[in-house]
Amino acid sequence: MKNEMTIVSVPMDLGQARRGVDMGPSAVRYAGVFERLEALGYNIKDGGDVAVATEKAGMKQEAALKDLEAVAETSQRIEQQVTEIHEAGRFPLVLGGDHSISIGTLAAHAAQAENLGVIWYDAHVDLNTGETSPSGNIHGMPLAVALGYGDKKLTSIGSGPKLKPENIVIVGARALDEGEKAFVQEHNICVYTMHDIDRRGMSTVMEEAINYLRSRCDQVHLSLDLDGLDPQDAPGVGTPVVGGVSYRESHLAMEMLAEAEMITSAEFVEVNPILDERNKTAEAAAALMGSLFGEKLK
Ligand code: 6HN
Ligand code: MN
Ligand code: MN
Ligand code: MN
Repeated sequence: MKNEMTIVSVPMDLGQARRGVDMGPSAVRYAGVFERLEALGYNIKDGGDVAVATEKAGMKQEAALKDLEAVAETSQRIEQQVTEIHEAGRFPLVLGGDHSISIGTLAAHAAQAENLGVIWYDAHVDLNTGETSPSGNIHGMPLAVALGYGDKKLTSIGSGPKLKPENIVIVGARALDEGEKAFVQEHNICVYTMHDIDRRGMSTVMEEAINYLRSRCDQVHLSLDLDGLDPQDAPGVGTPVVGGVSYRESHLAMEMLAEAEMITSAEFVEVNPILDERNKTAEAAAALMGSLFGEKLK
């Protein structure tokens, strides 16, 4: 892993319906991320906040893609800012914000790689489009957008093709919409559901995921949605789903990624301090970053 890192916040909440997730980056910062990573020897630059566009008045509630223009405008800025971090030769660590921020981050990461791989740690698979989404919330669509499916205003961000379906590994899934199930089947996307984790163990799942992506991708991005964790361990999220990955299993996954030395960019998303209990979810995010970036228990 690169020793030079830039941390950037995206106080974005337009990709979903519950306010407060825009305060996620502050809560995670407050949980001590800078101190923690600096103690590990990283040289950290504070990239500040990406300016989030204000929501446009009008048809937002009825639209198939809510707040589309504002999300697209913000994604463009995220793409620019993250590209600058890559160009400065630094590791980009992005704090969300709802998961729609990945539209911009993936566009930026993809442009830097020959063959970008992604580990998507999430209760959801985020493969909806305006046609399949039950909610119209864009935070349920970023992976589909990176594969080239969805509204042109979103798929056109960045340049060229972004992700290949065979370069995605999803971990922790347990809440797929019907359209998403069809998408997964059709594109043969690798999804480790909670069933797989229960049955085979996180250690086996991560070993497989790591070996698979290492054999085919030159860069690997980690997108960690805190709702991948069980709501008992991470209650401060807007779309909680019971029966999730435990706190320790999540640390194990991050520790294995640290050991594999394969992650070239990362983001932690969906922390909503208003729904949290005493900053528990933000602290879990900070602790998981500790493991991802090399903290050891002894
Ligand atoms: N996330 N599949 C649901 C939807 O509305 O599309 C939930 C999406 C959740 C998105 O957690 O990033
Ligand atoms: Mn609003
Ligand atoms: Mn998500
Ligand atoms: Mn999710």
